[in-house]
Amino acid sequence: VTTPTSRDLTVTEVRLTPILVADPALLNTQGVHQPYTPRLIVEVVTADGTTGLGETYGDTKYLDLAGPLAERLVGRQAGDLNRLFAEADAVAVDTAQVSGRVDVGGLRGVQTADKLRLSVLSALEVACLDAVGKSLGLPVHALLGGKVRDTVEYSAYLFYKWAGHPEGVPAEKDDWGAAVDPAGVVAQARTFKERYGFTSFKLKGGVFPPDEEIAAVRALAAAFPGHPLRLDPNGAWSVETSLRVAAELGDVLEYLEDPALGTPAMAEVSAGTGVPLATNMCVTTFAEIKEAFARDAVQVVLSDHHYWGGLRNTQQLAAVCRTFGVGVSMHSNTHLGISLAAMTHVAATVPDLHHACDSHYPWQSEDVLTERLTFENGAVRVSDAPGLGVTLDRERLAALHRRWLDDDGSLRDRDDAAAMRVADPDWVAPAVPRW
Ligand code: GKR
Ligand code: MG
Repeated sequence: VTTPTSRDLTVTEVRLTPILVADPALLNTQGVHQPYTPRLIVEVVTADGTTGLGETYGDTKYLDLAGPLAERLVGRQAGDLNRLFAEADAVAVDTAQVSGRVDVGGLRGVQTADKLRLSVLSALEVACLDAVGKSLGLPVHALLGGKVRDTVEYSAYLFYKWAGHPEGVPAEKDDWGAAVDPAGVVAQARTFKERYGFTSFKLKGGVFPPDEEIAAVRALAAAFPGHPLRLDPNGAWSVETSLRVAAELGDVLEYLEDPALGTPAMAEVSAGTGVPLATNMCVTTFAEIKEAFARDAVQVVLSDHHYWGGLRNTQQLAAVCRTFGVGVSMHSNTHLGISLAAMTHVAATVPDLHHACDSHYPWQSEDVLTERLTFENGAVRVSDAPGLGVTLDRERLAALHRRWLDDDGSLRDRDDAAAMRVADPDWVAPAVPRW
């Protein structure tokens, strides 16, 4: 029997709390965001009484895995992560969940058993790093080797958007208004700039015919001359359309993100344009890197520490990208402040980060923290407080968990196409390429 010391980092308990968080009516190629999105909040408790926080996707398929993976963490040292990851392969995944399909609500590439596991492990890893950091009095970036910058720049993530969710659908109100044309997109960008100081802008495309989205990007270029702009239709275009858009917007785009779906199509686009291509859809695992880089299909990989398997894997991805002269930046999906803090810590440690990272955080009016993270001049200051530097608000967590408990199950698995069918009963997520 060992006596716990003041720094006993043996994991004694892992608490898993699924929640539903308010999400505005943001449009993408699959449909529209649900009024509430599932997330999973992880708390790792160690024998010295420290609690570390993590956050990841909260759909049922992740929850199903989170229990068995959390069990494997209990009794280990919070710093024993490499072995946890190695042994996690043994945790079975329901194969019906991963039939090689594109993960439609999240639009983040082909779903695999590994990716599901990694998405859950990422939250356990972050929570362990938070606990170790808190216990040792060190920020997470120090555990990752130390920050190379004091602030991390983010881009304004512009969405075509309805003013609200369809009539009769329970939802929280937001004050962003609608954005369904170039003028609406520019107005949204101005609000982003006024509220948060963002200077680079990404438009989620694949919603309207390409000419309308070209017009929106042109309007942004006219309203914000010289500011970096990106357009991301989530693979909705053919190679031909992608090349046409690249030719029409080449003078104003920082990069074009996933114009076409999959490495072969992206490689064709890449061969026909000088506009850099970025992806969070065709390079989403280490196994996908070789073909994509060998074919020069992408010039920027957008990492997402959730499905890449955490902060240390993100650093490894950045090193591989650096080796091959490929840029790296960060993808996001609907997320709260724990994830933003984790993204900021790891981004602070990546030497060659030359593009502002994506974040959905300004769209989330709710959080589970006592204090929200803030953007100043479009950037988040890297915290030097122990761990992630964020504090859980238990009442907020309980309230958002209550919403999850009260749900009849219809919102627990994000389904943007189903949300769209409320407004348009005939809607089916379009086949790609749509245009
Ligand atoms: O939130 O609708 C959305 C986005 O389309 C998201 O699901 C994507 O994963 O942000 C993502 C992207 O860059 O493709
Ligand atoms: Mg994308």
